[in-house]
Amino acid sequence: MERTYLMVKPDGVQRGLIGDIVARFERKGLQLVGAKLMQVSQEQAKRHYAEHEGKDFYDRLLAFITSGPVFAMVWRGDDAVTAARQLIGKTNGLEAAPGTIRGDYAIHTNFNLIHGSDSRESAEREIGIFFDPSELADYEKAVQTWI
Ligand code: RTP
Ligand code: MG
Repeated sequence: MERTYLMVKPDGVQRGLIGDIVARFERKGLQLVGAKLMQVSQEQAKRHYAEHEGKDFYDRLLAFITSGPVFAMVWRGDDAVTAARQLIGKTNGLEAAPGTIRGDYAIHTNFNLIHGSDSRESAEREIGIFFDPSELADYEKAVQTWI
């Protein structure tokens, strides 16, 4: 079992896409273990995007992710990181395949609706930035044996 950190970005919240996006991960068979609507602080944004510090889009990225509420989530499942990245699609909405979240709703790189951890290590690091362990549920998912 693996965990991943997913986050509907401010554009997805503003466009009313939280429900659609959550439904896709549920349908895939991943298990939701934590979720909250929250405002990302400057400090959290810097920690989250540390790998991009110094790049030309870094300042724009920090401004965007702190510009309004996000819907932060932790999901669990076999190969949850890869499974979620496949549902999310390529970074640039124009290149993302139809059927993926970005392929269905995004056309740019800046406003691409959702973040998904890119590795198991990133996932654990990012979960620690946005969630306290007490906010995560520990439960068996009844239908898991059928997925
Ligand atoms: P994410 O981290 O948001 O899930 O997206 P990703 O892995 O597909 O892309 P990543 O390379 O980690 O970039 C993080 C976010 O930065 C913005 N970005 N802008 N050239 C650009 O203008 C550029 N490149 C990346 C995107 O919003 C991307 O999601
Ligand atoms: Mg990334």
